[in-house]
Amino acid sequence: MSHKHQTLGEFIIENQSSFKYTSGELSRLINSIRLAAKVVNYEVNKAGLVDVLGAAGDTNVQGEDQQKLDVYANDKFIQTLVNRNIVCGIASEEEDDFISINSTDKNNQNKYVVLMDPLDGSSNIDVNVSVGTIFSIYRRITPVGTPVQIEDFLQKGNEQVAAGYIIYGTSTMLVYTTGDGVNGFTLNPAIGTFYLSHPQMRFPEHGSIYSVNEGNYIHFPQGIKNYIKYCQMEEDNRPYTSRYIGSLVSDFHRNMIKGGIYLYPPSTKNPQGKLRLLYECNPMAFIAEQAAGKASDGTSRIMDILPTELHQRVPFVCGSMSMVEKLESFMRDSQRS
Ligand code: P6P
Repeated sequence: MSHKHQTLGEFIIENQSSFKYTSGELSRLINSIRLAAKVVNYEVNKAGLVDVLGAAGDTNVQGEDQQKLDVYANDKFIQTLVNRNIVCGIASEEEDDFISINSTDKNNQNKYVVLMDPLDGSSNIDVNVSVGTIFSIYRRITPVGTPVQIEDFLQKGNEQVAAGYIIYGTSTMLVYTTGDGVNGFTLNPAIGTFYLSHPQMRFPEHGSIYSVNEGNYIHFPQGIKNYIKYCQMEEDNRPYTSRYIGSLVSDFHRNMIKGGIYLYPPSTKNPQGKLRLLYECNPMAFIAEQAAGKASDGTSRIMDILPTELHQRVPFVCGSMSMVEKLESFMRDSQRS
């Protein structure tokens, strides 16, 4: 089939046989995410026009003010996944605990769990800056037909069977991997169809963009400070360009296309950084590695970390291979001195 205008649905069918667990369930799962993405996209795109702006009045388990669109996106993704009866459990940044689906139904043969940040970068909603949804998919490790358990969610990033994000930007894109490269699909809003627009996305090995909140500079470890100063030096192809949108999905997506590095380091204020391992760092790390990039906590590979808590945070560095390796060398040198 010509890939020139292949739809997401056609792509899923064409590649279903290449997925080692294929029983059609994962395809149906990706299709349900596609539907929820279109519904959330519609609300995000009209947020300025109707009363979905502003905090929902609650705070999530992170203690962050919940924006109404956070709550809306969370509800829509959960509703779609439950209605299509595809998963046995869901974990979300917006839910204190994981959600067990049809746990008492012994006929529930669903074997996938989904972990998600339903609307990442939500602080940007009211100022019309792009935001995103991040998702991570695992096969359960406890027996099918029994209630899902916390260990089904606390799996290493290595065990992911799929991961992706939706970026609600100047155009809406769904970018995901099932372990056979990374493909990007752009939504044609006129007909509500995603088309393959970015086949086999790859991080350029080298880049010249660094993304970090430099307002935290004085709180960073010395190795990170040294790396940031390295980025700013007049030498070789430096100084690099500093670009930080405040939305992980947007910074990651731009860096994957142009080459670059994103970092959310530990600091004296946040010793484990800010980003969550299970539904932000692991899915983005899976995508980064599948796109010939790299993802670490500054010293160790993100997808090797054994999770201990649903909402645990980790320091996060990801992007072009040579840039992440350079940062890691500064961290090693600093820890030796
Ligand atoms: P800061 C958004 O809240 C987020 O989780 C990421 O999308 C973003 O990169 C980061 O936090 C921004 O955090 O502390 O720099 O505002």
